[in-house]
Order: sequence, then C-alpha cells, then structure tokens
Amino acid sequence: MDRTTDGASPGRRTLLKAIGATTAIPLVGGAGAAAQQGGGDGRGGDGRGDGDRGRDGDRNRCRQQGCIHPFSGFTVLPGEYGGIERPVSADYTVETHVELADAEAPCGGFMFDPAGLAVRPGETVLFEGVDNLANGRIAGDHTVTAYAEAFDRQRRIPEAATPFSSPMIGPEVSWLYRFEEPGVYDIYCGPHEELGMVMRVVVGDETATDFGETAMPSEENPDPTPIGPFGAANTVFANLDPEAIVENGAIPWSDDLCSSPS
Ligand SMILES: [Cu+2]
Repeated sequence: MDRTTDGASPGRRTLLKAIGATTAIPLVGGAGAAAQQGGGDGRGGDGRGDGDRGRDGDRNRCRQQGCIHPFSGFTVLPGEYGGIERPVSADYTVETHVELADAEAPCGGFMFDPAGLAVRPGETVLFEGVDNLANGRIAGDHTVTAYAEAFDRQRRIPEAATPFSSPMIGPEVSWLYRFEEPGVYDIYCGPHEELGMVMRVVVGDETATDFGETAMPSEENPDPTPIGPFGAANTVFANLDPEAIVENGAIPWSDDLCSSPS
C-alpha cells in the first residue's frame, strides 16, 4: 500500500530521521528521490502516515505560502535561540510596546503601534517586540490573539478566517502572520487587553463590523456567551473606524484612542 516507505530501506529512513527529512531530499538519489516528487504518478491520497513523508508532509504542515501557520503564525527568535530565518520579509511592522512616559495615561502605555492597519489579502505583518529604552519604550510581554470562539471569546474576525494567536512575545522576539481573508480582524494582547492593548487590521475593502451583542461577566451572569472586549479595549475599538483605517492605511497609536469618542 505504501510504495514510498516500502521502497525506503530502513537505512534510508534512519538517515532521514538523523539529518532531517527536508535536508535529506537533495541527498537521496534514484527511485527514492523520484518517489518524493509526488504528483503525476497516480498515487493521490494513499493514507500514508506523516512520519516519513518528507516534502509531502512539509506541504501539509505549511498550508500557507512561506510556511506561516494559519493558527500559530511564525515566531522569529533572536539569534542566540537558534536564529531561524523568517520565511518571508514582512509587508508591514507593528510594534508591541510599553511606553514608559504613558504610565499615567488612560491605557497605561500598553500598545500596538500602529493600532489600525490596512493590508491586502495575502500580505504579512511582523509584530515586533524590540526593547528600546533609549526612546522610552520597552518591549514587555504580549500576545497577538484574534477574538474568536477558539479562545472563548466573541468572534471578531471574518467567518472564513482561521483563529490565531502568537505565543508570548518578549523582548527581541517577533511574530509573523499572513492575513488571507478579507474583512475586519480585532486583535488583543492576552495580558493587557483590559488596559486597551488591542488593534484592528482591515484586510482588503471589507469594513463591516457586525460582530453582534456581547455581555460582560457580572454577578448575575458570571459566564456570558460570547464574551466581548474587556475594559479599555472597548474604547479603543470605538475609536478605530475601519473606513478610516482603509483610507489612511494605518492609524498610529495615540493616547486619544483610549479616551471616549466625543
Ligand atoms: Cu500586552
């Protein structure tokens, strides 16, 4: 049933495991290499396991162009932790920061900057936690998380979009994500949402924000469904008009975003 793995001798399989399937591909010759090409040989989906799939398996794991995972994105670690190169250069950069001078400001200085960003379908955004005490900003620890049922929250991303979240992004760590489906994406930082650390990405020209009603947890209803944005996040979203984001391309962070709309 399984020509590829049957044809691969135990020796070859051991070699693949030892040096990694991807780097092994250019090294193996003859029938083994031909079987790795896939397509055009009528094999189709044959129920093979993933363990020894080499290039085919990689394709399944990297469903987006450039191997940016639709759920977990791509985490860019600093060199001392392996220095894995990012698969693509980003089309846009968003800084995830704490502005020290704004500690007394309504949002406490926690921000995505810009807070509003317009991109085209298929473009990539790098969320960057660069420590820069010299300009009064420190990186802090943040996440880039979509409002979605997967996280027990109101869905505030397009129906067709995959929910996503970065891991915790600390100093000198960055996170790359590709936005595919048109529409409005509301994003929050797990630890700092209540302080207004949220942002809105508009992909393409779809600017509808009919996310529906939400309730906040209360004594009478401690576990409402769905849960919407918390605290100052509501104020920031009220100030991030999707049409204005598309018109301007980006809305930089400012403390005004954290004040009630007039
Ligand atoms: Cu944060």
